[in-house]
Amino acid sequence: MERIIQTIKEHKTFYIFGHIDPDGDCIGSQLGLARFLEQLGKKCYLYSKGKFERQEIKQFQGHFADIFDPADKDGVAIIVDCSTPDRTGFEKEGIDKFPTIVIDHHSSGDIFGDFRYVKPQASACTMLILELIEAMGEKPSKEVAELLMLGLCTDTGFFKHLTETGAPAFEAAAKLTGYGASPNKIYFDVNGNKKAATLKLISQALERAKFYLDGRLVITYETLEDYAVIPRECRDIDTVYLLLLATEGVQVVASVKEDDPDKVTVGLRTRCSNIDLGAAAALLGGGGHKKAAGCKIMNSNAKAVVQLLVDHFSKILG
Ligand SMILES: [Mn+2]
Repeated sequence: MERIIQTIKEHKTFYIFGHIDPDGDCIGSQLGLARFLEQLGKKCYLYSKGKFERQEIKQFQGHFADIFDPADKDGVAIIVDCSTPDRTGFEKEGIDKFPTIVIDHHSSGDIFGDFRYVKPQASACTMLILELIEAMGEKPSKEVAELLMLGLCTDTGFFKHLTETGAPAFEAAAKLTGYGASPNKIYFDVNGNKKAATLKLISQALERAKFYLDGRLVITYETLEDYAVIPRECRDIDTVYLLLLATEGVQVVASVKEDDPDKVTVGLRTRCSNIDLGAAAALLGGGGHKKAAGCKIMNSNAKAVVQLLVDHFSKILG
C-alpha cells in the first residue's frame, strides 16, 4: 500500500481500467478512484470495453472510453476489480508500457502489475479503494462515497452474501454512509425502474429452470432468439439466482446465456461454503469467487453447455 501511495504521489496522470462486462463494483471502483484522485488535482482517464447493460451501471457509460492508445502517453495504469490484463479487454502491451498498480479482491489470476494490493477476503473492490483513501489520510467526498457504496452493495447483494466474516464490509458501509452515501437511494438506483419486459425474461428463466443431480444443481438458459424478442437490457438474472438459490435442496445455480453466435456465457452461484465455484469455473477456463463465478464457452450453444455443466458438476458435487 505504501508503494502504491508513493506512486500516486509521484505522478499526475492515471489510466484506470476495470474488467469487461463491468458490474457495480468495477464501475464504482474505477469512477470512485478517479473522482478521488481528481480531488487531489490528478488527471484521470477511464477505460472500459463495456457492455453497460446492467441497470446499476448504465448511467455511467459516458465517463468511459473503449479505445486506449498508449502512444505519446505518460502516467500510471491502474487496474481495479481484476488482476490480469486480459480481463480488462485491452492489449497487455499497451498497459505494460506504464508503471502498473493492481487493486483487486479476486483470488484467480496470474501475477501482473508492479504494485499489487490484492485482498481476496475483501467483499468488494471499493472497500480497498476506501482503504487507499484512508491510508492517504484523506476522506471520500459524498460523490465518491456513493460510488464506493454502489460497489459494496452490489458485490455483497446488499449485504445478504455476507457471513460471520462480514464485519469489515459493515464497517466500510457505516463509514460510507457517514460520508453521505444513502443505501436506500442506491438500492432503488440498482433495483428500481425495471421494464415490464424484465418480468417476462424472469418468468421464462424460471420456467426453463431444470433440476439435475437430485435437485442439487439447477440450470436455466437464455438463447439468442430470446433477445430478438426481448432486449438484453431487460435481463435481470440476479433475481432469478435469488429465487433458485432459495429453493430447497439446491446447491449450485447455473445460468447459461448465448451471448453471440459463437459464445456462451455461464454464471454460477452457490450458498454452500464447502463448494468453490471459482475453482469449478477455472476448470472450464473461467474464474471468480467461491460463491459466484463464471466462464465463457466458445463455439457452442446453450443446449450443449447445459449438458457440459451437468457432467462437470456431477464430478464436483459427487
Ligand atoms: Mn468486485
